[in-house]
Amino acid sequence: AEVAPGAVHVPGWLSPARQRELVEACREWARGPVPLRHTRLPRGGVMSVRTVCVGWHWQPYRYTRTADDVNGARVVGFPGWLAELGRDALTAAYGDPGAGDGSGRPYAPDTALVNFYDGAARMGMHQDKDERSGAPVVSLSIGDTCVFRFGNTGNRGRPYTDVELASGDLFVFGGASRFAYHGVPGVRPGTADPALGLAGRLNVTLRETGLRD
Ligand code: MD5
Ligand code: FE
Repeated sequence: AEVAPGAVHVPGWLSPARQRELVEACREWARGPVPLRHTRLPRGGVMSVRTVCVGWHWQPYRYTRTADDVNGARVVGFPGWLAELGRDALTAAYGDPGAGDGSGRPYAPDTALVNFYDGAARMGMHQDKDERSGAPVVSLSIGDTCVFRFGNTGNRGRPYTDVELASGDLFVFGGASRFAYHGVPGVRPGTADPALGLAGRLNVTLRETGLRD
């Protein structure tokens, strides 16, 4: 369903088997070289979600190859299968694996942010604008259902639309929605299928940083 221009929600896109594979991959990434951690914000705040990055390390508000704000280690490499998953996601949402910039080149995500939400975690309204690329962001949700707040491009307040994101849901944010404000006001603890073996919610976002070494 197109929630707004360029914002497409595909419920249940990931099969249960693919969800389990992604959970396993996230567990592996969380083991290192950089651990899952609560990101510290420059003004002293600490994010309630825990994050690990793949390909490039996000620290507020830039991407680096080494996790200077955690343990100084070099971030794990971005696997080819994950970029392919991103192109499959764009094909599912838009009917086209292209990067959406009119160039005809395929989407080539080079970073993934893995966010883990326990029952108390939230994410305040913000824009994702640390990337030097207008290519879409692919969002994959696994585990507990959350309330996702999709806002507007002007400010963090109304108008916004609340959408429930459940395990397996794909959401793609491109075009006019790429720089919309958004957040996660809360999760619904215990709503995940116990067979997943995941207590909480995982969100994996694929992005093009537009950066080069
Ligand atoms: C999440 N993560 O559920 C969300 C999903 C983040 C973050 O917000 O920055 O890690 S990504 C949602 C997103 C990305 C880019 C644009 C828009 C939404 N949008 O225009 O609404 O943990
Ligand atoms: Fe975001």
